[in-house]
Amino acid sequence: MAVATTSDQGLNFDLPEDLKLLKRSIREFVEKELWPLTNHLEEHDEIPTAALDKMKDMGLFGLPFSEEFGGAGMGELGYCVALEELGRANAAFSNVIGAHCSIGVMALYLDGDKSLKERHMPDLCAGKKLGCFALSEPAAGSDAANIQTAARQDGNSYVLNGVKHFITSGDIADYAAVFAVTDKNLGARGGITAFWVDLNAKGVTRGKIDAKMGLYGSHTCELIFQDATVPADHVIGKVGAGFITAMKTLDMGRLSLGAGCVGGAQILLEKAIAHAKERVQFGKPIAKQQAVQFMLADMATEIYAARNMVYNGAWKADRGERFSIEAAMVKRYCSDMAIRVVDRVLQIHGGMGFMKETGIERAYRDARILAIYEGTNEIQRMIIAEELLK
Ligand code: COS
Repeated sequence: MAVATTSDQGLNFDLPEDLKLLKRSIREFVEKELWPLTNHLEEHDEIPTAALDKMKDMGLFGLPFSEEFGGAGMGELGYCVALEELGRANAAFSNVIGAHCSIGVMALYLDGDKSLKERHMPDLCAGKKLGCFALSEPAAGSDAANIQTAARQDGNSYVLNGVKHFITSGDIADYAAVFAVTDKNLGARGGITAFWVDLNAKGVTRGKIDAKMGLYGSHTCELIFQDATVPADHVIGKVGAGFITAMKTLDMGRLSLGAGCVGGAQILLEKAIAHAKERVQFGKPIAKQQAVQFMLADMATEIYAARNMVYNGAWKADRGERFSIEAAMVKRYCSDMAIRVVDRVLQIHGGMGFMKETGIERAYRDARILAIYEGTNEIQRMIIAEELLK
């Protein structure tokens, strides 16, 4: 599955037919099932169970994973196409799918051994069980190698102690990819191990749901481990290789986060175009004003650039090539683009944009986190610069 293929005719940037179909079906699903829930999410800060069930029925919880483990086999490109469409709804929907597919289950999928995947992935892909990703801690956000959660081997098990925070879907997930220190002296290079942890097991507690600025409907909370026992066969990959698993997983997460940004920005641009054609000032639609036209033109250009970056990065990921620098560029650019777009769209709407009823102020609040989570944009610049200066 490739977005750009070479042939006698040269490069082909057309999406394959199965992905065009996927794109259409998710767009219809979003418009029919998710848009009507916009106000519900804002008012109740929850995705109704019935909507989650429909998302499961759509196969959204297994999209990127191979059919061998119960997934839809859409690969990273197909997943990004789907997330772009999901990004047209409240950000909470793509966030819940992202916590599960992009990073939670992805850590297991990328590095877990076959038997661990065979035991867990079919239910995860079906959405019967939900996953999340537990790396961040109160004292280790950007500096991920400085995590303090410890895992001590005890016979055929590991005993985990520590606190993870800001864990997306930590309240509803059944399992988490948890990163813990197994050798204090080795740090990121051999001292951190990834575990697939049952969050309903003894010794695991979920903290209260955090009160956030936006992203209502998608929750974060602490996960607290107090002598939580994890069987040794639930180590993801090799003991000591967990930091690399976390970084590879975040590469995937940063790519798909970019896809959600593209969809969110695209629908706002469409809203701004419609408003600019309708809103009359000084005797003509504001779309006739060059100041407004320039804003529309800049937004369309940036969305076009962002979409192509995402597709290109996903294409590389599906070819099995390392794409850390592309993922960092995608995350940095697409999130900044999404924040700029929502700001311009609000400006084009004038005072109405500031009113809750247009939904733009919600998108404005929801967008702000994009430059922070899954690695701040400053961290992305560090990753890009380090690669350039190697
Ligand atoms: N893929 C494979 N290996 C990777 C990797 C990647 N994407 N990123 C790093 N590594 C490897 C490095 O190559 C290095 O190994 P070698 O010394 O053998 O080459 C090892 O991992 C340590 O990497 P590095 O020295 O870059 O680690 P740092 O402690 O300097 O941290 C950053 C690197 C800052 C990039 C990392 O801590 C980070 O991404 N922080 C942000 C965390 C984040 O996104 N949190 C969001 C919350 S989770 S949603």
